[in-house]
Amino acid sequence: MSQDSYYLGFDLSTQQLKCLAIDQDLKIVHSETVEFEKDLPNYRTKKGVYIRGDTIECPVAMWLEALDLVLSKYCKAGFPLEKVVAVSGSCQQHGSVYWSSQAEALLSQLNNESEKDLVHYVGPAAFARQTAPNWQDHSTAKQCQEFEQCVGGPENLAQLTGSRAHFRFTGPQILKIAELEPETYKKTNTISLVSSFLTSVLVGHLVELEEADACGMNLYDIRERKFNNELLHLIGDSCKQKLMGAPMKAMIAGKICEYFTQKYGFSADCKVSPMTGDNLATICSLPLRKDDVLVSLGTSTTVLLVTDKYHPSPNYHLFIHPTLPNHYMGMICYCNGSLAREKIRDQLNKERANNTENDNDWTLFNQAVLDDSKDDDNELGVYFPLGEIVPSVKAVDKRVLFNAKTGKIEQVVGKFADLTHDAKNIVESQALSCRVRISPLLSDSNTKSQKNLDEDTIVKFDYDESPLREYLNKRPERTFFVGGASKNGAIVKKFAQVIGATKGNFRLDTPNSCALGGCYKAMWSFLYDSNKITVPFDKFLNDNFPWHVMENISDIDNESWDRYNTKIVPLSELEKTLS
Ligand code: ADP
Ligand code: XUL
Repeated sequence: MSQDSYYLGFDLSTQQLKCLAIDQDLKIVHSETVEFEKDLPNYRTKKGVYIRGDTIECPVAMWLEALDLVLSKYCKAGFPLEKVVAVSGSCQQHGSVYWSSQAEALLSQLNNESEKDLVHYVGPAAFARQTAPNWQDHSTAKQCQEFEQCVGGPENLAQLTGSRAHFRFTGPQILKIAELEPETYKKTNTISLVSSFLTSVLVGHLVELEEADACGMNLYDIRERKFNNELLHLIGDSCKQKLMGAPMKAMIAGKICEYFTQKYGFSADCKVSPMTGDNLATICSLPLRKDDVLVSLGTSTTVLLVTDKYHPSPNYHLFIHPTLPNHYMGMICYCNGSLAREKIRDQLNKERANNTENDNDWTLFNQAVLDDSKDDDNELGVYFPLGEIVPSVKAVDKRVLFNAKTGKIEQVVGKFADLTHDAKNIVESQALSCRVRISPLLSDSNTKSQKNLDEDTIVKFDYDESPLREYLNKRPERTFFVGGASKNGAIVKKFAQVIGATKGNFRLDTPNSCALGGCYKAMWSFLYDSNKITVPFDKFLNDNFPWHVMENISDIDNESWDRYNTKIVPLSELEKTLS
């Protein structure tokens, strides 16, 4: 550890608090984790939360204890915290913390005291409510309706705030508390998101919300960059004041307070860059520029991308980008990802291995995915064992044959020639769904389809209706694959072919995305704010990224990309038949 400067990134997630350190060459040098259920059993959480029916919450004091614990682990390991120049981090999105009128005075003790623990200074009296709603909560159906009605429906709410109403989003959560716990709401002086809660504790006074994370509330007018008054009024006239008026736009929230310098040896000059939401930190963990896409192939599939187009839809989310001015992060979440593929893998293994289970072996599935000799150019299938978010439909499997010239569906079939067709078709249609949904958020790629297609045909995906032409020229520049199934070469190759990036496809095996994004945000914000660099975040990260950790997984494949253009109209037709 001969380096001079370090940067810390926290990741305050549902089940744990991680703290990662990088050096000035962006190399990870240390990591410590506190697991809530295991390391703080006195809170009696199950996987970090309390579940009461539809209501899911987290004890706020547990996060304070976790912060002390994770930093004391750093000290025990002998890590030179005095050399940490800046900290930032990521937090679970949408959760809200309800501070009392005493909060500011109690937090201010952290500016000159450190003998006791955080929970002693920032004790129960600092909070009007001891628990914070968690993003898994789904108790706000009524309030979501009220939000959408207030502005004239889901499309309008998405236009305004980047998302339609969602159970977990903070606005409906606050409304629920105002309606069902009026005394608590009245006693609440300030409302933080989990991210601004952690920033406030680190700087020793209450700070405004971080602007990108504030887009996960259904309250923030993204184009106007201010809270929407109608929605604030729906909750109550004092709501704006409780949210501290407007989010913070500064890169640095302040210096770390004395509690941390005295107790853990941080330098008094250590800067705190506002914590952001975990998905927002994830896009900061990779050198993503405009028109780059991150596909996370976990249990579910999540697509994150960087765009300068504000094109909201009720079926996905747009957030202000945390580090790139005038850019947004698009986020599309699918329910049916790995589990749907596993189901077909298992059926295939069972059929081919004389009915004996061949657990977790992807060999047959992968052979089928990459087999281009099949006569399947007119086949399409959707496989949703769970109800799907995009498109918003109930659980269904549906297979069709279509006319390759017109794109019209000619026949609905119960099964294809054999299960290998399903293996190929599920991966193709999952990837094609990503492709058509990211399309409106991408710039023109200046490529042209060689297929003889009727470009005037109207296609409809979710709420978007436009000529096929609009889809034929939109390709991302680079696609990055992460998550469990990105290990699978066949699946990522097929996704790469269909999505059709023009400048490369990469794969990264990383367990640290959120915390690492926090480290990079801390580093860039500090250097930029102190005039040590002048380049924007995306250029900084592209120039300094440790590219050796990234695997370049497949070449640009224009021909394959073009082949899938013929499946856009049929997919639109097929989705129209689902409900
Ligand atoms: P989570 O999203 O729950 O954090 P992961 O990112 O670890 O989970 O992804 C888990 C999923 O990855 C599993 O459901 C599994 O199907 C899938 N997976 C893991 N390895 C492979 C593989 N070699 N091929 C295809 N899928 C895989
Ligand atoms: C995003 C969301 C989750 C949480 C998980 O909208 O709800 O990803 O942020 O921590």
